[in-house]
Order: sequence, then C-alpha cells, then structure tokens
Amino acid sequence: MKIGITCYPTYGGSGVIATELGKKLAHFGHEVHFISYALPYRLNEFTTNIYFHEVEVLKYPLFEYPPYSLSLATKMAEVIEFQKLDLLHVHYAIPHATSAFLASRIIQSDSFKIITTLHGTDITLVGSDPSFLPITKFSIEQSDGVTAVSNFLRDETIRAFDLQKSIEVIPNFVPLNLGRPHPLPELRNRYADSGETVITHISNFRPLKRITDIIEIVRKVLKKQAVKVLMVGDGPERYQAEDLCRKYNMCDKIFFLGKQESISDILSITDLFLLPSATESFGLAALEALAFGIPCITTNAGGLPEVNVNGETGFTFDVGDIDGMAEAIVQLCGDETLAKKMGENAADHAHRSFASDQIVPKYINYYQKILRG
Ligand code: GMT
Repeated sequence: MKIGITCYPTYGGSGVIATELGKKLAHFGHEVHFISYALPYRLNEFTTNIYFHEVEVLKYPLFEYPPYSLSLATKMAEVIEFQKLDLLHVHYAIPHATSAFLASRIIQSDSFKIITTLHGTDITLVGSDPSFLPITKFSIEQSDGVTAVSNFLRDETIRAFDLQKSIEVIPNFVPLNLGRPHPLPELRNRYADSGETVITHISNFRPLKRITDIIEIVRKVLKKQAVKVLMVGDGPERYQAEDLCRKYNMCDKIFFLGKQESISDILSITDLFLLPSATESFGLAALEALAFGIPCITTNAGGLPEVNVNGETGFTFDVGDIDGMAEAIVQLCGDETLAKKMGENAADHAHRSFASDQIVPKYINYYQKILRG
C-alpha cells in the first residue's frame, strides 16, 4: 500500500505512535509518506520506503495566526495526487481530519481513503469544546474509517458527538523494544542511595497531569520511606511544581530533568512509575513503564484501567486520592516480593496485550477493510 501519515511531529504520544507505526509499515514493504510541518522526532534515521513532505506555512502580515490547516490540506492534496496514495492516516483529529477532508475535495477523487485515529484531548478537551465541536464531529463523520486508542475513548467519542459511525478500537503499542535494559549503576547512583526507591513521572506537565499531586504524594511517602523522584518532561505546570518542592524543602529528593530524547536509560533505573492524571485516554508513558517491568501507580481516569490493571500491574486510584497513592507507594517500597510480582505482571501484560507485533497487523487489516469499501 501507499500510505500517507499526518501527525504532530513534536513530543507527545500520538506522534510517537504514528511515527513508530509508519516505521513498521515501511519495514513490511509499504510505502509511507509523512506529511507534517517538521520531521517527526523519532524519524531520526534513514529508512527505506519512508518519505517526508514538509508543510510550509506562509507568513503574511495580515495573518496573525497563519492558517496551518489550509497549508496542510494543500500539501496533502499534492502528495495524494502525485504519489498516488491509497490512503491517508491522520493522527489526532484536530485539524488533521479536517485538512484531510479538504484535500479530498481539492482533488475531487474517491480513489483514496481517509482514516482518522483519535488519541485523547482531540475528543475530551479540545474537540468537544463548543468552538470546535461541530467541525470535529463533521470531520470524523467524513473520514472513511475511524479508530480510537481505547474503549473509553471510543465510548466517549460516541457520547460527546452523538455519533452514528462505528469506531474501531486499536490500542497503542509499546514503541520501545520490550524488555528492560541493564540498569546503569552510575546513573542510579547519581540520583539515589542504596535502599532508596526510584519513582519516575514522564509527561508534558500540562494541568491535566496534576503534577502538584506528585509533590504532595511524595511528601507523604517521605515520612515513611526513602525515595527519589525523577520528573521527566516540561510544560506549564513545572514552575508551580518546582516552587512547591522548594517550599517543602524537597529539592534534594525530586529532580526535574526536563525533556529527554531517550527514556530507556531513565526507565532502566526506575522502580515505580507515577501518573496521577485527571484524564488520560490511554497513558502511553505508563505502558512504556509496564513494558520495562515497572509497577505503575495511576489514577483510574479514562482509559488508564485498560492499561494499568489495579492490583496486578500496579494500583489505580480516584483522581486526587493523594493518600491512596502515597500508601500504595509505601506498601510497594516495603514489600519487595509484591513489587517484584507486580513488575513481572506488568511486563507480561504489556507483552501479551500491547506488543507491536500484535497491534500493527490490526492497523494493516483495518486499512485493507476500509480500502475494500
Ligand atoms: O491528547 C493529548 O493530550 C495529546 C496526546 C499526545 O499526542 O500525546 O495524548 C493522548 O494520546 C496519547 C497517545 O495515544 C495517549 O497515550 C494519552 O493518554 C492521550 N492524552 C490524554 O488523553 C490526555
């Protein structure tokens, strides 16, 4: 097949999944054309069968907000027509599904199909905002095929948009090689003393990630157990969280590492993963941790319970249950056997349910089904 892929190229789970999917498709011999405003950050080496088409956004004094969606639609139309794409797979509905619809109108041809994968806030926050709802609903309905990354997100989309269209659930897959690399002792020693538990959090530090909950949780844990915390990523809530750390005098316990290109090394020295999000359609960062055999402490929001199984691969709690999450961490710090068992369950669950070898063929079968019409 000749497949176009559009995604956000910067940090973020939807871009990671789109890029890793494209790489796998290329590996299977399909021709893959990425269309975006920058090279997706995981597309960092030459791969046969992969092409990149950069969208140039015209700057003009009249445009306070240059219309990226229109430049994208124009580039999509060009690539579909001249590369003779069979289908265009867009990740994150806004504005990608809308631009894809416009591209199909520009070339006025039904010879290719549009597939939209819904990832999260394109439905739960942004897409269902009244300023976007009608166009998001319209664009989803105009797609030939629609997938969602969890059962939660499928149900939520049908509810929020009152959709009649069927949505296929194809969960995210583990983008890294499964299996835990050897921990780097010097890296672990840099942050933790022997006997201390290393807890990691990875996100884009937006308000919905509830970063300050982490600081409150750790404050409670520290009264009973020695832990060190690695905060990976950056975003609007970082300032507030660092401020709280200073206020509580915990700067030698919680390390803000900022954005990191490769998280394998960090996960290799991690004992527990913490994700207290207010909403999460899937939680790709938690899946990556599980795949490394790391028990996860998360909320039970959105699709998280489909990824982190309460009592098996870790624990899930109601949003804002700081006491519950702190107690679970204390329990796991003090019970090596339980932590080891949950770590094994975690790796097993990630491998059995979310291996790329299982999930990528689901996309290929779905493409073929949509192409058959
Ligand atoms: O929707 C977002 O907030 C951004 C998006 C992303 O690009 O990272 O995250 C969503 O998609 C990820 C990949 O499918 C999921 O793992 C995240 O749970 C989801 N984020 C939210 O639902 C908040």
